[in-house]
Amino acid sequence: WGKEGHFAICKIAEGFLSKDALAAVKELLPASAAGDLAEVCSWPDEIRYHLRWSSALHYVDTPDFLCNYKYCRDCHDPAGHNDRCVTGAIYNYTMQLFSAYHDSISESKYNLTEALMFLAHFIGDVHQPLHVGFTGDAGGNTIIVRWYRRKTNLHHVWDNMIIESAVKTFYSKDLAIMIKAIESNITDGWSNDISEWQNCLNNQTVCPNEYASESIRLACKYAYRNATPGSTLTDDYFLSRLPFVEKRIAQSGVRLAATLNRVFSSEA
Ligand code: DCM
Ligand code: DCM
Ligand code: DCM
Ligand code: ZN
Ligand code: ZN
Repeated sequence: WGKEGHFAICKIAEGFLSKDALAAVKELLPASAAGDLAEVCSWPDEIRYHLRWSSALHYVDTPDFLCNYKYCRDCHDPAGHNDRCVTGAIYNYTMQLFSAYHDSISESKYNLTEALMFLAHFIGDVHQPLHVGFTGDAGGNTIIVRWYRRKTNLHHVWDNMIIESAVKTFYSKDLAIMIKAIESNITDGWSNDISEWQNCLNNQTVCPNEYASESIRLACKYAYRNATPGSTLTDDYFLSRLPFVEKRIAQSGVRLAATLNRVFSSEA
């Protein structure tokens, strides 16, 4: 996702944090966040060209046209190093935070402030369907399309354009209003789904593999469909895909909070 998507996801997550998790998050946030997690949720994008190793951690490529995801098969960087992908990164940063919290935060050998910012960002990214897209088109990056009259690529449409167009067309050009609308939808329309979103199978602390499997299914069914190279995407595509983008943002926010609540729980 782009800056708006990550901001929205972290804003929504803040509303679902437990008291313990909120306290731990505030303790770990850098001063520049001014106490607001959403302010630093795009930090991994700002440093990804500087910290080159982190670039592959934003996504996981899956085999062309297969439309499924498997950790062992797919989670590696382009050079083939195992576990260097978005789902591996989510396990890794969750583990750093979990063990430090249940051991001793001050004695951790990891930079837990960075771990928190990476985790918040990557739980968002794994929900972007094309961040679990095909290998051959780099998650839609090489599929050149028009978004209305503008030339762009399919990946960018899902990272940015659908959200930007929605803010412009439906939310008075104000991202905060879009966020409020998604929050209302979570507590009204999706209220019966929340507990299912929050839970992981087998009581795991975090379950990125489930999110990645959902993403590639959505990518095949909605992102790639009717978006072949050279096509022009307009109202038909925008209006039919926007509900899925909003639902993925909602799920990311709820699941980020649920994960942080499990990580920073004095119970476990
Ligand atoms: N596992 C993982 N990533 C790591 C370390 C461990 O995914 N960095 C585990 C979690 C899953 C298993 O690998 O239990 C593969 O999951 P699945 O069976 O859902 O593909
Ligand atoms: N990306 C992806 N899958 C790839 C390569 C990149 O999902 N195989 C993502 C990461 C960024 C966006 O696409 O969100 C643009 O990446 P880059 O700037 O590396 O082209
Ligand atoms: N796990 C982790 N870091 C790893 C490997 C695994 O945090 N490098 C976590 C993910 C699961 C738990 O360990 O919550 C058990 O994984 P599995 O699903 O393989 O049983
Ligand atoms: Zn992206
Ligand atoms: Zn990213």
